[in-house]
Amino acid sequence: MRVRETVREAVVTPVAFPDPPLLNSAGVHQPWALRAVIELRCGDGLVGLGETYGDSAHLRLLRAVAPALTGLDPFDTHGLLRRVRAVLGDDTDTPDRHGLTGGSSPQKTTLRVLSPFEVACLDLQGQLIGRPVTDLLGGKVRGEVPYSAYLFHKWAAHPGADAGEEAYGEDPYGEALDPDGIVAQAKRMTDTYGFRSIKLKGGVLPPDREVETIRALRAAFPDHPLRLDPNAAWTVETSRRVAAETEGLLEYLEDPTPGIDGMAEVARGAPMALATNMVVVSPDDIPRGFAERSVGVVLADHHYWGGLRRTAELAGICRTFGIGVSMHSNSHLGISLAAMTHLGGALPELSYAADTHTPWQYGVDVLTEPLPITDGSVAVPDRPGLGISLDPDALARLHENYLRCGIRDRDDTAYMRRFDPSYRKRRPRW
Ligand code: GKR
Ligand code: MG
Repeated sequence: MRVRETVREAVVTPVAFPDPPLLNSAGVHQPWALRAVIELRCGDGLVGLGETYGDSAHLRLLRAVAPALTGLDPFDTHGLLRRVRAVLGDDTDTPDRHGLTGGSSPQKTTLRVLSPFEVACLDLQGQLIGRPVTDLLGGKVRGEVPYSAYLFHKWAAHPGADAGEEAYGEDPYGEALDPDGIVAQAKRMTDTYGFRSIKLKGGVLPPDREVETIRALRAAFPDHPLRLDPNAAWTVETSRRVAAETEGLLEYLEDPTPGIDGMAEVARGAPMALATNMVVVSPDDIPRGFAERSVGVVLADHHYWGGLRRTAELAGICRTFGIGVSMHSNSHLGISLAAMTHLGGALPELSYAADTHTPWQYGVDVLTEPLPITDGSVAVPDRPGLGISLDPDALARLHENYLRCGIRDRDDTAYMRRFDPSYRKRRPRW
């Protein structure tokens, strides 16, 4: 056993992969989604992997931290945090340029930068002692982690000439701009992956139309728990009305309205739990968010909660306060899916199927063998570490995409305005 390894080099590689035109309350996804792949390289080809956002401000911070990690003992994750803090200082704050994950703060920025390096350290620890990451998080409480079908209103194709479809051929899901389109999308996605829960990204059509879609989904899928997430597109009043109209239809309603206070007002009369990945998004938000009873479910996301161990801590805090735990996602690749799966495998508190954007990546990945979704779940790997391997050719291809695509930040609103100059981001809109 080589338990005395140290990091020789931390490598940050920005990548881009084709993303279909998925609509949300901020606009529409650009043709390329950005991520950064982290490799913590030790001796003898031993590599720990992490994955995070690829927008320019975040990338700058990752690249500033990387050289400071030479010599790090991968078991010393407190030392990792000290090194990250020494580089960032106490007041570095970069905004959310990767998609609807709420406000920013220096604390959240530090945890967001820490996260992929912590995941890579856990991957290394697991490989060094021959145990899967789940074992480093307290052991497996479930062998398979359930994920939900993640439905989006979408266009049939990107209108611009710079679309990324050449990488995956014709988009098999086509257009979905009404209840029938969404039900057809749900059927295809559940048939392909066996998902047993369904989430609809809302905040795109007027709320009554989205309620109609929820009813159509309920009729087509009588046994699947349903969720609706308009990403703060509604006023308190609209949220209250929609909550009343969807009584008995939703397992939770996600971020109907902006802010802790607004969410608390809606939560007071709502017949279902409210969930969030927009108002309780860092440790500083917990005391007020929970005291105001603004949410009943936190969508944990290790990418901004500081890695897998801190996200497990968050779940423990949620348990103490009687708050449920689900998992949030943004467009991501297989390293993130593996990290989420190890975390989900070790979290007793995970009370809902986790979100994933995986189906929208149409199989494009940086791994030799991405973890498959079968019967709506991903089996927790028993192999050491994360149990995955980087495909160097795929990484080079996706890095080449990044260099060529010209996109350096996610901006769903600006991209939408190219096709509809009158479009404005308004939260709330209805
Ligand atoms: O991919 O458009 C999207 C989502 O809307 C994403 O940006 C959100 O962060 O999935 C997310 C959510 O649950 O709010
Ligand atoms: Mg959400």
